[in-house]
Amino acid sequence: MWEFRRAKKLINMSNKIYIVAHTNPDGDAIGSILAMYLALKTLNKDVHVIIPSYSKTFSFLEHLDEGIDKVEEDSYDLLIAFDSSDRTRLAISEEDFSKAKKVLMIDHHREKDRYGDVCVINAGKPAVCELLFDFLNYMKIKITREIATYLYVGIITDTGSLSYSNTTTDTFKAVSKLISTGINFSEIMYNINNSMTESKLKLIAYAIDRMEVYEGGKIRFAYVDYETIKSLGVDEEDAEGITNYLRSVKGTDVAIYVRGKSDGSLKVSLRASERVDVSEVAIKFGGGGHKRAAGYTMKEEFDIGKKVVIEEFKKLV
Ligand SMILES: [Mn+2]
Repeated sequence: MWEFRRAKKLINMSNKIYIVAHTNPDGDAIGSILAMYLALKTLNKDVHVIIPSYSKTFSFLEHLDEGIDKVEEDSYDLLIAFDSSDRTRLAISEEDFSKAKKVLMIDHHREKDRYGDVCVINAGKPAVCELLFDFLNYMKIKITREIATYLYVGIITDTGSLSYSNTTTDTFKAVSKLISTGINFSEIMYNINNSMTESKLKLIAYAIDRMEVYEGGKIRFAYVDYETIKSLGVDEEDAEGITNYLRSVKGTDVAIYVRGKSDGSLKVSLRASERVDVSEVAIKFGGGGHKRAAGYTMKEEFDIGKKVVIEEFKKLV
């Protein structure tokens, strides 16, 4: 736990603190930054949270609108970065990042880039919110009902509502503690899992309709270009998550979803069954992630990039 000790020291030494997570924040990213934001407020820190944009899924969460999109000062004491093993994926500009005197990285992805002065990394944790739960206990910061709400959002997001195999007995213990603070766990779960927009449903229909199947159904592939996403009226933050539908078909080992982004790049999302480690492939192509969920940005033209990734998985299934 020496990282916890060093992280605690860094926080104690700092007053002006900014908190950030990766762009296109999921529930774990939003949950961790807001939980830490509230926790540091109880320590009377001058703390700010950077949230340039987010999916409407999370609009039921209080404090989300307190997020700002950039650093106002010329320098600050500490940047705390959550849920990203890649510095370039953080929702903060290079300039604002460099204004930080120190950087604390807290993450649960397979190690890629150690960009912090102190790095608390535990790839055994299904959600960075569970790691933060441990850290807040270590810091002896009281986990209020409000803080518990955000930690719970992160844990249920990254564990598929406590169903994925990354969920451990520690996860259930943490959730039990969070629920004992009086959070409305059922309503939160409902908001996270049943808040789809009609345009998102249409995106799913579009993607599934064009699904390609390889190796007798072990590999499923779907692609949606950015023009389509835009014309369906789906926000960029909301265009994810198609892989879960592909993977939910019986017998699927690997689900691949490629989507065009507004900057012209192609984002590849990978999900796997118990039999395949998609993080290996993601890392090989310059990305990162977890065994069962990973991703990268396609470097080749679409046709070539598609062929390469499918060929790669044909070797693994
Ligand atoms: Mn996460």
